[in-house]
Amino acid sequence: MKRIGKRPGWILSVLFCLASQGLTLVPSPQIPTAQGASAFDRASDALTTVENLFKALPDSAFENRNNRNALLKRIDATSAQLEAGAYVGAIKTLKGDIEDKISQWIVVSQQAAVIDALETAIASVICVEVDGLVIPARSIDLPTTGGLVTSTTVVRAAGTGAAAIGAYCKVLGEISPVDPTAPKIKFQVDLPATWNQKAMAFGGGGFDGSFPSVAGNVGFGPTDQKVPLGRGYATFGSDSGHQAGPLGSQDCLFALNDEALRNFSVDAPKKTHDAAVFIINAGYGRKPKKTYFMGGSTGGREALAAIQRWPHDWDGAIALYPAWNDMSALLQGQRIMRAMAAPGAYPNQAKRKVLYEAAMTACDHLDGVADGIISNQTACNAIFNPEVVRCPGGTDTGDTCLSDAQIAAVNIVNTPANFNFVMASGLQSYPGDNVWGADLGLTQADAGGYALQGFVIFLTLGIFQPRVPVPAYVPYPIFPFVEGPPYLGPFMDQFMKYAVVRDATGTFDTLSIDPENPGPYAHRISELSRELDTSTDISKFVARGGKLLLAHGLQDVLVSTRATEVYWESLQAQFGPAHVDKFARFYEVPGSGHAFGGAFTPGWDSLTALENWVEKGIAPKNQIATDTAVHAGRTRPLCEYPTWPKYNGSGDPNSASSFTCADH
Ligand SMILES: [Ca+2]
Repeated sequence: MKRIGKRPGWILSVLFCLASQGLTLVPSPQIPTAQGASAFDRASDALTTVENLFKALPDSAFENRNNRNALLKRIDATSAQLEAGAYVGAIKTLKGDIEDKISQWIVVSQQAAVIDALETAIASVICVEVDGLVIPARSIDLPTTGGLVTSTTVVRAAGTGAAAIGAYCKVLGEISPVDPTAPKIKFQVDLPATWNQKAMAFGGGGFDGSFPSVAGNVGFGPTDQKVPLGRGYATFGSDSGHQAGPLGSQDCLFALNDEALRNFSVDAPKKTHDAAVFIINAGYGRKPKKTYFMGGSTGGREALAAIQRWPHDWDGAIALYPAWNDMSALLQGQRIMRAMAAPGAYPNQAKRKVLYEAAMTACDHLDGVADGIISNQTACNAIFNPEVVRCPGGTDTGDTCLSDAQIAAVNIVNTPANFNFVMASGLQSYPGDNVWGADLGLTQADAGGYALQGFVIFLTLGIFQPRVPVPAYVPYPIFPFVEGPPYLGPFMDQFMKYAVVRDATGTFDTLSIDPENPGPYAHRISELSRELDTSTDISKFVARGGKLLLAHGLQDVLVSTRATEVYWESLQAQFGPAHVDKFARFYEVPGSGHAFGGAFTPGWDSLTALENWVEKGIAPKNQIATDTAVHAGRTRPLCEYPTWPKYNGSGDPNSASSFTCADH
């Protein structure tokens, strides 16, 4: 092959790896794009990699000696295309042309290395296509001043089996605001070399402020199936329009700016979608045939808001533990923090264990089997009384019981917030959480050694009583977690200061705001509810065939499972149960909290279920979840709300086949 231009060092690295690893490409994830290299050089270098691979293969790798020469001739032809300026698509065409021949002409043991080199080459040319791309403002269907691709990186194939992700082009970009003082929306788009012609948006969490892991898994996702990027999806997600400081997803300082607040509240997913589709079109020469949205918590809200407001963008959504009525959820969060901040009201981890075990004793068996999972939560809510763990006399007498103040605080968690003022969204209450049997932040030992318990503690009650000023986080003994106040402590403090009161000094006593009777702040809260609370009218999405999967951990105390029940009931009221059955499913997951839970964290292949429904017309039924937590591997049926998994009375309690979805 004739070639022009310089050859970046990474080509040599690849060849070295090939030689030293017996032609097995080792994962060396990130190959920075050579700055200043021309598109021709980069496409040409990619082609050279493939050419050199064919040359380096031993004769024994080929079924026939002539095959090597034929493949090299084909590369020469592609090289001629490059010389003619047709580098756009030349290598993609090459792959298509010789893919069949690889399986026929090259021995099986060498095929993976050849495919790997080709895919890396294709990812490289995709990066060429989109590098430095200007995204015109007119291509984004909301007001912006346009966008830009700020970097492209070729990421080599890595992983095996379910963890395998083929080579892809990692694209970073930004969307500029109309208000020059507003922060940009920063986003990531991953473009796989082997594209399935579909796209998947990832939602964020908390107040966002960083990228979701768009190369990672779907929430509640399976560990034995490939992640969306590994399946060939072009994936994307954004920071929702601000870059968080050390408080991460609890940082709400951006809310002082109207455009940034609006981006977080509702606009960023649309702007990101439009920019991502523009980039996908530039990279592959066509738009995605199907586009899905996956998100949990705030990301679940983003998914539900996206299909409601921009129904034509989306063919399906997986909305997990969604904070769909976020303004209302935040008011409940404020109510809980005020309760927990009261003198003597905050239960320490030892007392949480006492409460948890009392609920288990009372409720675990109500589903037919004492398996450490409360599956019949409705029955539990009806019978459990926290007075069973009341300290004698109601005063705090130590770690074996709860005082009256502590019982009052957990009762607040269990009961709804009622808004004694008009909310523009029309929502006038937020339900309580299923706190009986919920993990409120047990120690890791008390949670059975659950590896992700640090996250559970972080997202629930933490280990410091909430107050203002908010106590700082400190390193947790289990890397990389931190310990501090309840997640909602700083979260509500930030929101009240910057979004509601708009106190730039940050000195306001935020716990003084009564969320049910906010007085002078009622109007502002009501205005915020217009965008933070999501309408449940998804009729346009439904009319064009959109499908929706909802799932929520039954013992979630950050976003209430009962709030998703409210969403579901709203769908039922609007469409009627028979119609809802044609486009939506809602599964409650016993044992799981907010995204995690030591008792049970589901690994559920929701994406395949959604694909089958949208693309093949096969509605989900008999869905199974595999525990990925302490008792990894045990299975349960995912039951359609309002049913729950009831033990049959015999059979292996670790097998879904021993349970039947029941509502009584
Ligand atoms: Ca049970």
